[in-house]
Amino acid sequence: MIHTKTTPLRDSILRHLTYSFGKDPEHAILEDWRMALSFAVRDRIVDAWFKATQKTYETGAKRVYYLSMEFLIGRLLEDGIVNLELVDEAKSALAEYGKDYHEVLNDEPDAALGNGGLGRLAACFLESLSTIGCPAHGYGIRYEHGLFRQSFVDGRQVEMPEHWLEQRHAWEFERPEVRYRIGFGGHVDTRGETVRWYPSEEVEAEAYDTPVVGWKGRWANTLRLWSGRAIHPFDLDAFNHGDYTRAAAPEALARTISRVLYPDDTTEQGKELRLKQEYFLTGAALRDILRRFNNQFGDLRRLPEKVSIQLNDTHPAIAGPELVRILHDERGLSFQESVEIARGTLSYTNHTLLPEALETWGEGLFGKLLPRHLQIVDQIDHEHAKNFPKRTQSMRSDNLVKMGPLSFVMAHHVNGVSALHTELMKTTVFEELHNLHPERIVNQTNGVTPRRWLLACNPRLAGLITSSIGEDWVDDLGQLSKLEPFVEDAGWLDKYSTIKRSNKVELSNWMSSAHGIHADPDMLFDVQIKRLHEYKRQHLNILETIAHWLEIRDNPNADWTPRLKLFAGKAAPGYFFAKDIIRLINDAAAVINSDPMTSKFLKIAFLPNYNVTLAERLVPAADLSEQISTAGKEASGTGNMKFALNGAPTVGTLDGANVEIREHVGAENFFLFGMTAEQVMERRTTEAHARKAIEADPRLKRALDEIRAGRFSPSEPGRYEGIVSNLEGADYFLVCSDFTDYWRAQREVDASFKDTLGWARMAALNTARSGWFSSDRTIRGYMNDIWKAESLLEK
Ligand code: 26V
Repeated sequence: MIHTKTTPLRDSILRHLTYSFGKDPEHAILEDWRMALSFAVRDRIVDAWFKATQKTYETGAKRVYYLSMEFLIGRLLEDGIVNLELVDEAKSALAEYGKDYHEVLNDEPDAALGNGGLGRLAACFLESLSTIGCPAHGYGIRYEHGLFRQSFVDGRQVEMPEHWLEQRHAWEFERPEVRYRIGFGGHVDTRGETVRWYPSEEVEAEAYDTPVVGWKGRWANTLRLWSGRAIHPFDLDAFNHGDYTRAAAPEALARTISRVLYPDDTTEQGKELRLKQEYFLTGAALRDILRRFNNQFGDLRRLPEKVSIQLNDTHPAIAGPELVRILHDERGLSFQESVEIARGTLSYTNHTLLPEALETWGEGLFGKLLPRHLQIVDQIDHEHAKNFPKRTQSMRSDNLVKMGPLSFVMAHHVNGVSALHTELMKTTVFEELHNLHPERIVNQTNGVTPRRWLLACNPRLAGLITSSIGEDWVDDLGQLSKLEPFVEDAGWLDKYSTIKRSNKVELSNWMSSAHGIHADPDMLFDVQIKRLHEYKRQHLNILETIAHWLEIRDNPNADWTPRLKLFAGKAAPGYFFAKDIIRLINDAAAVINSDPMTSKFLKIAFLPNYNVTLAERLVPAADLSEQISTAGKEASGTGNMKFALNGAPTVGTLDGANVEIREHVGAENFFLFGMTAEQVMERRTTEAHARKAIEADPRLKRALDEIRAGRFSPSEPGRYEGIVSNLEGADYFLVCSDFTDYWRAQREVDASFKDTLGWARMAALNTARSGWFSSDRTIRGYMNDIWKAESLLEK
């Protein structure tokens, strides 16, 4: 093996600039420098990668496979540099060539191969798996276009296609030799015991590998993404007849499969292309997994002992029937044994209880694309019903295939993503199945990787922590508790607040140069950044902001705590209510920001095109974290953890992992408000709950009246009638019922922020007590409780 470690980075950069990209330093453009640096870093990752692969093979260890339709990985260059501890060397190497480190990092496109929480969690998990040294692969789709780019025109969201591969991408290795045929449609042939599926259409899945390096480069795993291509890329006959469109059709069709990420994580729509994508990912991954297993072990009965496959939500749930099909139809095992082996290998994570997001497929569509799988699902369901005759919850009712129950039945463990969410799974969506299989549901509370979400994004705070307690916290985040004694030291707290202020200055400078938004770093930076959803209640936030503005106007000389309300997030293109909320926030911002009476005290900014990179800028600069979902609706949240870790206390409900965050940081360091999940369910049954709440709170009433009167949309007074009448009427997410308590909590925030030292102490305690929210802890939980997999670094 070549040991690239011995080559100084500056030489490696120059070598790549010259020989990989054919440029000399005089003619190199920014992208050339970014690519040269990436290749120099990548070389070192590859060394770690080979060693890890070899060790996994030699030890015959169990392998983990994480199947996910989404990996929201963001930029990778800084991640590699930080994990290999090359920050200083990279900075000075670039400086020698007259290049600025941050400018080079900023040239990298943000890989948005995911919608939000579920996809970002998968990315954090990959990094933790490598840090821990658990042999693992991520499997996903190499979307040509990730999540759409968002801009605002007159306050309205406009979507544009995203094209992350337009610029050169440094991290993947194409594997033309790793290709599988994936079939759709056709018919099933049954001859006695022998059943065979003959698809009518086939595409090829080609592998692209990205190495994922862990902390200190001790280990690297693989993210393998599949790209669609035609088996016969070109119809020569059509071409020769002059029909050039038809000649190119097979290629265009096959490529459609991996063309674009579905941008709607709210409503399940049962679209044919989506089901094709799901089977494309799963079919290719399973072939690859079984090929590797076969080469090393052979005997399929040992699959559960050597392989653990995690299904990230139900999206790859077709893995159950597909594995049964391969084992039974193709390898000749009995149906029952095939089901048992599949179940011994598969486990499933549920990420949402929202009924509209739970996947189902019409049996017509499902049977047309996957006729054999439909038969297998029916048989699995039939056997399950036979074993549990009193069962009522079927995976095959209402002419649908229900992916939740299918996943549950085909998995040895099913997990929720926070303590509350897991308990709710047991009493709501999976109540009956849980009672039949009481050992199956387990909890694994989410986490975030501290390398990206503290060390890399907040170098100043990371520096203070390391100088205070040493550097072991980076892969043992629980050690942050050693910071607790420091919070009693005013000098140390002063350093802590100075860092927060520097981060706010840095964000302000960026907002002003990138968006022309001018912010005063002495204001309280109050941040809500996440997908737009009614249950996440960005409209509760803007209502309170409007009410607060009106109150400041009533009494402009009072001693108000100056606040900057920051929002960012995308709405699904077809989710019109969510898009109206964006527009309302932007309209309100336009009016409020230009009000000279209040401008010292209140500003609003909605930053466009929220993505991982923007989160990395905002999280370190936040004073307050808004986690205000209707209790019972947010499965976990992971942004909430990033903010707490970076010293932004939460204003939040008892929802998802907020509950556990509050337990860890202490109730006195968390601004709690709102109904509990239980009270929410109860309140929904109360007649006219919204009207009653509005009548009881004049501030809320006034804010709604102003919106209705067109105060923020004078050219079109009725613009927000939809939002207002929804809130007065159904108000399913109980915005009105929680308003009064939210207002109270916000005024408590105002008062606390005035006590500078007290606030710094609270922020620092949030950092010191957030160690449990590392995704390393989460992954160890999966390894012990679900996968029975071991680290190869600790051996
Ligand atoms: C559903 C669908 C429906 C079909 C089209 C594409 C699509 C994409 C995503 C989804 C479900 C999204 C579920 C989700 O993202 N849940 C979030 O998972 C986070 C990680 O566990 C958790 O922190 C959030 O609370 C939860 O909302």
